[in-house]
Amino acid sequence: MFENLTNKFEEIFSSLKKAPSLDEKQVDEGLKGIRLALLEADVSLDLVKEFISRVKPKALGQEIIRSTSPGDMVVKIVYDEIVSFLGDKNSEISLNAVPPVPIMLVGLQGSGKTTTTSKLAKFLEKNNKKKVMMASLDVYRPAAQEQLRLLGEQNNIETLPIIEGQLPADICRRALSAANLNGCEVVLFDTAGRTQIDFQMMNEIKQIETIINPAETILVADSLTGQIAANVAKEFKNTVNLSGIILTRADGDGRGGAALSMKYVAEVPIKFLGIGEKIENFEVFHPDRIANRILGMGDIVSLVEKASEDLDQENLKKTEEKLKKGQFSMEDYLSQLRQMKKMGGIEGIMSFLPGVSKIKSQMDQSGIDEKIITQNEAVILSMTKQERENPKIINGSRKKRIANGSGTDIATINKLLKQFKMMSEMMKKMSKGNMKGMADKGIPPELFNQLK
Ligand SMILES: Nc1nc2c(ncn2[C@@H]2O[C@H](COP(=O)(O)OP(=O)(O)O)[C@@H](O)[C@H]2O)c(=O)[nH]1
Ligand SMILES: [Mg+2]
Repeated sequence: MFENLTNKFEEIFSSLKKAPSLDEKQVDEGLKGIRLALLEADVSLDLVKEFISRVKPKALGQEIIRSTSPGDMVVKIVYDEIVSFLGDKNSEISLNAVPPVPIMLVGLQGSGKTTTTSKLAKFLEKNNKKKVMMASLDVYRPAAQEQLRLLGEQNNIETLPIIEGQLPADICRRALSAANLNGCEVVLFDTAGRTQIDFQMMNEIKQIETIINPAETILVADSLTGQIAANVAKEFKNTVNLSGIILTRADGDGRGGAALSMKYVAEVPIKFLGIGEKIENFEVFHPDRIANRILGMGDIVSLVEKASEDLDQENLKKTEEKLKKGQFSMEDYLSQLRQMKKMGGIEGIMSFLPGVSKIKSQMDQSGIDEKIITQNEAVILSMTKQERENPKIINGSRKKRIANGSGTDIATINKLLKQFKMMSEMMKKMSKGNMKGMADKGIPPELFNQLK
């Protein structure tokens, strides 16, 4: 899903992230790439312009350019804007009405309405624990009603019995009273589509809307049609009280233009994605997760976000400068430990990194976390200033004093000194010496073992 777009973004970001510092020209270059990627994804020029005009001033902000990881900051800004274009937050189906709650599905012919009606019915039964009835109002296409009946039978969802020759308005009334009688809490109405928007179809949908007064009117739109899907949604919105979109065939959509354009063009949230022909190929649309997917990163964005909030950038910079000169002291180690603690300990950091669930469970078992950090903090605080600056002078009698002062033992002091040595060596190796290094390369196994 959206793989073309993902590949493009990955390329652009990896060159931005590689740069140790960014200037206006590099940011411009990156934005040019993003502009092209969005246009190729079938996003309209208007929207692309708007997108770039929102990202640009933020990306060129002095605090970004001067920060320790400008590439990550730019990624974060792009990510936030994508989320905002996708619709900010997940919008659930509203079932706030007297049951049976009517929900109408509309859309062009072949967009996937009938399939989606059964997917949504199954979803509401499973997740909202509602008894659902489905009714087909498609009296024009031969076997359209039969298609829905069959889907109901195969998936154990109630359908309104078919009466040949009955008109949509009458089917609506009959469905509502049948649902009432059978104790169904939700009725999904699968309407007839046309190959394109026409006056007759819109009129019929308006008439149905008046009769059933739906709690939700959902447009089923084909993701593969890109911008067109968003324009169709806009037209429907101008005619009926459209409340949401379900994008189908997202499984085959490499570009993602429909998803990106929908909210901006039609001002209606996407609520679900159809990701295959089977009834279970259906998922809730979470803008943040989709943005992660589009940008091709695990939850690394949350890590960057947390890092930029929690870490004292000034402090990091100072440490970095010192590292470059090979002056990493116990004092710096202490401040690193404190920053780790701020970010929720090692476990807190680990939980953001993609693909580290195995290491995380190892850590859970070994119980590495806050406690160790707190203990190390106590040990370092029991050292004299001299000792902190030059740990090499810590001999046997000094170790004894420090152990006493921190309520630990000599073995703990030795362990910490060893950790410190490894940490300073590792820091020297890492070009940046901050969390980003760890995020990219992972915690080296030597250090991991030492931390235990
Ligand atoms: N790959 C894929 N196919 C879908 C999806 N949703 C529907 N389809 C297929 O699209 C075709 C038309 O679907 P249908 O529900 O009959 O469309 P309708 O005319 O709007 O009622 C069928 O072959 C479905 O299996 C989806 O999310 N992914
Ligand atoms: Mg149909």
